[in-house]
Amino acid sequence: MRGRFITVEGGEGVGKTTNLGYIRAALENAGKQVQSTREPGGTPLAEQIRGLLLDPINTGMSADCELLLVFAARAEHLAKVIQPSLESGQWVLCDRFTDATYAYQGGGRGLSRQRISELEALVQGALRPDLTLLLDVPVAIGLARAGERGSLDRFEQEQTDFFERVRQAYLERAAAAPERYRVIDASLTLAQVQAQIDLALRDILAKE
Ligand code: T5A
Repeated sequence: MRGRFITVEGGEGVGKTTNLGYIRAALENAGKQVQSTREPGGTPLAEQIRGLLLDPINTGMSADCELLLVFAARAEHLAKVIQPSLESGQWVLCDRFTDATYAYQGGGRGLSRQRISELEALVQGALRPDLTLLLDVPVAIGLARAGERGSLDRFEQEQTDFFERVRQAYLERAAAAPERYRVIDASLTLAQVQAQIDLALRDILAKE
């Protein structure tokens, strides 16, 4: 049986990486084989593209170049990791996917959603996540958490209004398709965040 595709989304420093291992363990405890991965990245070539996207040396990259690099990395990731894993029955758990493109390149950079959706159709066909956990925190909290790590990547060097647009774009997408998204209040303690994640996973596991 084909596996399920779960994505974890949100702005900077919301706790995606922190919670990925927790989600993986919860799925494995429910008897699922899990492939954890991330975007941009997930294959050697896509990780090289990630390096280009995040390197502050590329400040000033055109928005269209950024958009095409994101989808180039995604095409490779889908072909080499996501599709084969799903077809073999594994559950794929991905730290960011195309919702990040709508939020960052659409909301943040102001690119046309129509153009993003055309690339989405070209690269993904009909594939969409079965469940998206949107970790939501006020921008200031997320940036403070991310800032504690030290050096900032090319996206993290953007201004607060960029991240406010990113957050709004995510929340709008979640509100427009509540059957796919679970919005998690990630400003709470880790234990409280993970209690919300448990509830969201219970729904998708119950459908199996
Ligand atoms: N991008 C990506 C695009 O522009 N378009 C796209 O299509 C895609 C796929 C890299 C960048 O790529 C852009 C967006 C991104 O800028 P990334 O590395 O996944 O993507 O993004 P980041 O947001 O930079 O990842 P971060 O590591 O910053 O954020 P996380 O993973 O959400 O946060 P995490 O888990 O590292 O936590 C940050 C800190 O907060 C603490 C943690 O211990 C850690 O110190 N923390 C908490 N503290 C208190 N309470 C809690 N509940 C906490 N949860 C975590």
